[in-house]
Amino acid sequence: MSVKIHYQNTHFITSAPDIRHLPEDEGIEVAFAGRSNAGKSSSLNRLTNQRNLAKTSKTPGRTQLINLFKVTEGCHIVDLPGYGFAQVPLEMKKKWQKSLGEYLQKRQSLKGLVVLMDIRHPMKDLDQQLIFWAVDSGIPVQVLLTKADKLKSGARKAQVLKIQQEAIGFGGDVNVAPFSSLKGIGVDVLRNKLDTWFAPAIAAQMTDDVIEAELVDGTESVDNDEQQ
Ligand SMILES: Nc1nc2c(ncn2[C@@H]2O[C@H](COP(=O)(O)OP(=O)(O)O)[C@@H](O)[C@H]2O)c(=O)[nH]1
Ligand SMILES: [Mg+2]
Repeated sequence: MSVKIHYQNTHFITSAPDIRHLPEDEGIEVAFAGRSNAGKSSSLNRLTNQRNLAKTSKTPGRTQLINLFKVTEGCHIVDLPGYGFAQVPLEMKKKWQKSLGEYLQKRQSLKGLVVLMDIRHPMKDLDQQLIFWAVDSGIPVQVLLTKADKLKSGARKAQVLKIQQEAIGFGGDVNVAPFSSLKGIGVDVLRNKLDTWFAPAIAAQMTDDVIEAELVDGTESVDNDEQQ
């Protein structure tokens, strides 16, 4: 059964100063991560067709908050703070990396990780570390090579192939696609992937709705097989 999720209905729920302060570990959560300036906020705005859902910024590294968005019942997107910003003190970086690792390894509701990398500067140390943690925890990964519009078609294809080859080395479910918030490249790939990851929560919600409708109706569900 395929269900269309309306990403444009996504809305902001809360900000948390760290992973321990996130709301209850329930439903399905998909996390977006990437170096500062990789294009994470732009990708969330493009996904949801909202101009200002996640604030895009030309001054990277400002926000160190985790932002939680609700797509629909039981489906959440977690916007993790950008990493790799040079001016953040080393101690803060270490602390953040530790809690990020814990989040990826312990959060039960986390069912998918989107890692955004500038197509011209992909697979930096922390990008690789994140993918490694996710694979180690059995979490599927969608790598988006952002700002794909910055490369000509031939160079773009070559770069995607190269990173796809590298991704095989992680040994897990790691998918790589070009992406451009500006030109809309790869938005369909991202939506399809999120649909797949969120599907169990949508199915559970539909079952709940049917049960609720039956309770209101006082009728029992009709066996569809017999009607056909
Ligand atoms: N050419 C181009 N620039 C982009 C694209 N996505 C983001 N940018 C630019 O890259 C910068 C950082 O984007 P932002 O979404 O704020 O990145 P974040 O720090 O990862 O959230 C901004 O100046 C954006 O306008 C894209 O698809 N193409
Ligand atoms: Mg941002």
